[in-house]
Amino acid sequence: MLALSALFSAENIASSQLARENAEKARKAAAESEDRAATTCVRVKYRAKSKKSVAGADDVMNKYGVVILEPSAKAEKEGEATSRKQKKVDNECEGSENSLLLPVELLQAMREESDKIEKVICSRLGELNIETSVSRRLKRMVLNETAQTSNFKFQEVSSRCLGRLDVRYGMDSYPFSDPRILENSPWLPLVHKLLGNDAVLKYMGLIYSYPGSIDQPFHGDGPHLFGNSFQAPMHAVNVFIPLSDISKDLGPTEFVLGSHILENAKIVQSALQLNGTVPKNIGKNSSDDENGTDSNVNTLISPLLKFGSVLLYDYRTIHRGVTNSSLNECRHMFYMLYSKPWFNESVNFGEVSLFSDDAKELAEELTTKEIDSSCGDKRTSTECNEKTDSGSKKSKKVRLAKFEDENSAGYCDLNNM
Ligand SMILES: O=C(O)CCC(=O)C(=O)O
Repeated sequence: MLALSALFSAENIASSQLARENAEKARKAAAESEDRAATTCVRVKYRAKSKKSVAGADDVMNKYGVVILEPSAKAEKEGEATSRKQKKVDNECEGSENSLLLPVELLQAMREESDKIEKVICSRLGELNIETSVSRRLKRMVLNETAQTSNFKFQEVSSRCLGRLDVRYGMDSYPFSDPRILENSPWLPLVHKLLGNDAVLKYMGLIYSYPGSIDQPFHGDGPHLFGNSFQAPMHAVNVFIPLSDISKDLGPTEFVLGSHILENAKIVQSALQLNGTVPKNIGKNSSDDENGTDSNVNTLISPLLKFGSVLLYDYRTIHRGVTNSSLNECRHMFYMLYSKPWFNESVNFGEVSLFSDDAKELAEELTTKEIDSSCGDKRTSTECNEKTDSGSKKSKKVRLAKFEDENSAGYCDLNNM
């Protein structure tokens, strides 16, 4: 009898475990399909060989400020024909399966190199005693606005709010220097179409978002030019290539469609200031109003990009990285910043090299200094905080380095390297 009831309860446990797993699978599938629906409007089947055959990706970029490029054998064959059809595709928000624009072995090499670069940067940050763990205590302090911490900018690495590093180091050798990335990349014809043939690659880098990273404030990577006086043509474009599949847990980047348009950016900024949320849509009612996103299209998207897929966005498009809620997986993202040749990008990194002696001095200052809350000077940033309004800035002097906390997560966790 005892044996039988033990068997029944073991069965019960197993079936409730199965039910939980199924429910979790269903939840994930629903989230992914919701995401696909919301992002299909910016997905373009693409295999450009020249500026002429960018398959309408430039139209999507001009309209939404974001585009996701998906390989298409058809686009390659039909070239211009696909381009003419693009308007229709755009209206129908047609979806498609994702696969790779770059060879998988190149992408894998990029991922391996990204792991190595992370170790170099993290061990140097460790040597300098710069806070490198997202401990619960530290996180609580940041979220409670009692402290602004882990905010640093060197030549090679900047923090982008707690738990997120932006690294531009190790980019001048293979695989990042491979001609398939630099000279013959599939997105280059599109970049030329958007910025002109004299567009330059400003720099490339890697963004690491660690478990426990906090939501960034919504921001554009730089200001609208000419003091917001008119809508200037696109002057810089960022290319994102994730080096892991991005699930909801890993914290996909959120983009506000159409927010590269000055008028829309103002609407978004005031909504953020007023109630901390992005308006559901900022479109005028007519989809042929060139400043509006379609009124039936959600303004805020968070594409669950696959490993190696390619997303471009206008430098001015409002976006943010969100929290990585996974237990122990760091999200790796490779990026390339292109711009018009005259554009000077100087806001996002510091002048002192992480590997110089001056870095020690700077790190010492960091550990005691009152730190501003600009999250690495991204222009439209408000605070390193889950709230997106401008809120109060009660930063106070704190020691950044070495919070002892058994709950610290794996942000630059040197013990695990
Ligand atoms: O982590 C992300 O998804 C976006 C990062 C970003 O926007 C930034 O570093 O400014």
